[in-house]
Amino acid sequence: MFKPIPKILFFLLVALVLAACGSDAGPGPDTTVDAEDAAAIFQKGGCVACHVIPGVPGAVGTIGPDLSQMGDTAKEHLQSEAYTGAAKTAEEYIREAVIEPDAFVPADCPSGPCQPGQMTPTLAELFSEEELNTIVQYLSSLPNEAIADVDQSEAVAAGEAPTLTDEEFSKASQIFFDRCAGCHGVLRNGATGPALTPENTLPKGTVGLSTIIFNGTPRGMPDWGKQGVLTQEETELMAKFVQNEPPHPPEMSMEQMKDSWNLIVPVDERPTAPEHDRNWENFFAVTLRDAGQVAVIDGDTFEVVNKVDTGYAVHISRMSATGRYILTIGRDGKAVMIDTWMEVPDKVAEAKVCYDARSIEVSKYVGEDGDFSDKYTVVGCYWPPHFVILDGQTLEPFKVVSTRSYTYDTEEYHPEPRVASIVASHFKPEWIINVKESGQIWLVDYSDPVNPTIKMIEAERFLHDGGWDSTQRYFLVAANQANKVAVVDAQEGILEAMVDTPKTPHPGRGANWNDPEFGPVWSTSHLGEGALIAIGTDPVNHPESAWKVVRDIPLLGGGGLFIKTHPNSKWIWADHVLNSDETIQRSICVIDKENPTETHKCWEAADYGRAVHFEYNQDGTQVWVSIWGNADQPGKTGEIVIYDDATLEEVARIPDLVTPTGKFNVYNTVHDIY
Ligand code: DHE
Repeated sequence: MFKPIPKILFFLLVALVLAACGSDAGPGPDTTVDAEDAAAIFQKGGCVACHVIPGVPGAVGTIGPDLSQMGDTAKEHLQSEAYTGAAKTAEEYIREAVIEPDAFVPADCPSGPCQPGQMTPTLAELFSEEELNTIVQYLSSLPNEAIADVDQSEAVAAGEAPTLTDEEFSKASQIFFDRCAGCHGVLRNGATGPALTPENTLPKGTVGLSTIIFNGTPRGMPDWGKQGVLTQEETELMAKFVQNEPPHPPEMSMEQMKDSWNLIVPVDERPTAPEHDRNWENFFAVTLRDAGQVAVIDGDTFEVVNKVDTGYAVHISRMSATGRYILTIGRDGKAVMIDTWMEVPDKVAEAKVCYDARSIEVSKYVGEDGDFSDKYTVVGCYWPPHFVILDGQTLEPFKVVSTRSYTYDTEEYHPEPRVASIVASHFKPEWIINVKESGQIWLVDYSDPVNPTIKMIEAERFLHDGGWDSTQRYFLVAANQANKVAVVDAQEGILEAMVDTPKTPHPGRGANWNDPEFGPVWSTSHLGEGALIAIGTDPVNHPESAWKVVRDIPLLGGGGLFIKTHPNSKWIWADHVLNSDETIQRSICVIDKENPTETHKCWEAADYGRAVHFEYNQDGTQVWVSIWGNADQPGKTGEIVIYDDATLEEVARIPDLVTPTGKFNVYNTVHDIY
């Protein structure tokens, strides 16, 4: 618990240090600073949200540089050749850093070099001259041993939450659902992003929170303001909203799910054979995120065969076990089934089984225990936190299972354990369902889906995305905020290993390849740093490398979301979608599997937007990359770039698609080829 230092002592401490600083002791004749006043000014400026500032309650931010040694740091930077500002003294340096932050952008941010534009330039308008002098003097006095030991980790909440009108509150709730809930949770308890409950947000204040929301952070928080997604006004609205208690969204009953069920084409009215001559196994289902559509694109001819209205922001597509049906799930919790055999592939069924969802999978097992291909579909929901089993031919929902449970480590009740990735086993009638907040991996036996057997495996918190190893016996899933990958042996039904990784692994489904030295490996890239790692996956023939990070290959920077390879390819492809640098976010890299120590080549896939997600065509000869543009900018809404995998030459572009993101080839998705 933070214990405030008695005011008089604080006052003396800072005065003492400043006196010791001699002629460097700050502008103006008054060299004493009231530390409580300084703390209030830092709070007002929102500085606590991004910086560690000794003696200031709640100033434990790790986005900007740690200011604990600021007096010394300023002098060092002034002497460095890299310095680009106009200051001559440490005090002038600090003043310049506050009111004109881009005059010199230091390389001292906790997760790498700071970025221009990261610190708000509006503090000059916010602070009076007197306030500015106070914080310049305070910072000049650092390091200050007398306050270095103050425990400031638990800040005292700074005041009341700002009030919002009903209209503002409802607008902010919608923005939060659209943009923020995925990472921070509907109830804001935190997951990929930190918890945004009032005890955490109030001390940061409206200005501090606005700065983060507008400018983003190097650790993966998008720069919503800079991207033009939120206006300055909306940014401030969100900063105020998150200082209030989160609203509790409604539950959803089976009756509501059934009411939403729409069987558009009954099974007996569907084609009994493909009604076209196209190679439907080489179709791609492409998410057109902000159009609320999925494009079905012919992988042989690159023609857009149909754009199917699916609902809001489809997140992923998966294929039925036979490949005939494309199953999509949107962030609105709506599952849609598209029949690829129709003359013009279109949707044949849909059902909304939650308000917020990210995953969908099918039953794939065929064997001694029965033929379950195309029999069931399962949807994993973020809100309400549950999974729902639906009929695999009609999407009629019939079973809902809550994932509300207890955290695996502290055994505390969690009201919102969300369903992240789901995969279907090929050799058991089983789904592997990853429950994010409780850190449990559920092995769900669907052979009797009304009475499912569930084995709960303790793993790690904030499970997110993952994929099979090349034998499809082991499932590797990122516990991204814990910087770990959990490995489940689906054959034995046990946790096989827990592997430490660089910051925030984000594999998509990962990439399986043969390392020349370490044998079969599975790879992931990372949101938090520019690193592509390889984890050994062959405990029988390569026991010394199994479940260890055997390669750590540098990429251009963090912000990586997806990688991909194919057994016929010599490359591993990697993106940097969420990097804060505009050039890097549209750059892609390939790594040569024969020489996996560095990137072979990196290049910009477009001159706008972000390059995101890869998929191979059926025979593994071409790679598709999405350019995720802006739905409001004609000509720059997005496109797909297709490369020859052998030569890395561009083969074609499919232009004018609205914000394409994920792409799923029918054949590769059915067979889990990645
Ligand atoms: Fe995704 C996969 C959740 C942001 C595009 N995403 C997944 C999966 C989960 C998930 C749980 C694994 C599904 C599976 O395998 O069953 N994604 C989330 C989030 O919670 C998060 C961080 C924030 C949010 O609010 O959604 C998020 N995801 C994004 C994006 O911003 C992306 C780039 C664009 C978008 O649609 O919003 C995006 N996610 C994807 C894609 C996949 C995915 C393309 C599937 C990758 C694959 O190859 O399987």
